[in-house]
Amino acid sequence: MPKLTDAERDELLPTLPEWNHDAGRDAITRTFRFADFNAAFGFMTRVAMLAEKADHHPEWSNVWNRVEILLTTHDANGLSRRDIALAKAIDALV
Ligand code: HBI
Repeated sequence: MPKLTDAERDELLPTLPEWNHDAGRDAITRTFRFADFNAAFGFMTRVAMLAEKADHHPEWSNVWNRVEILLTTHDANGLSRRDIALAKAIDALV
């Protein structure tokens, strides 16, 4: 899976306005806040199903009602189209 080119980044990153680019990791990150832990964990369960279906998995953490997600492609050592696609699928859950 190739790393996104600069042109692809210019095209694709603006379609994910809620996500921040982590230049150090060449990743995208987003923090989600829910009503409570139950809602947060339900969200994580749905993301987990998406990740399995995509064979592309987040680096994430959960503290009570907060879920922090980082997406990058390990075998590209940076952002790939897989990260963009998974981020869009995750955004559709909220
Ligand atoms: N998830 N984020 C992420 N990045 C990967 O490179 C990746 C993955 N999940 C599974 C996976 N790669 C494997 O399918 C490949 O390493 C073969």
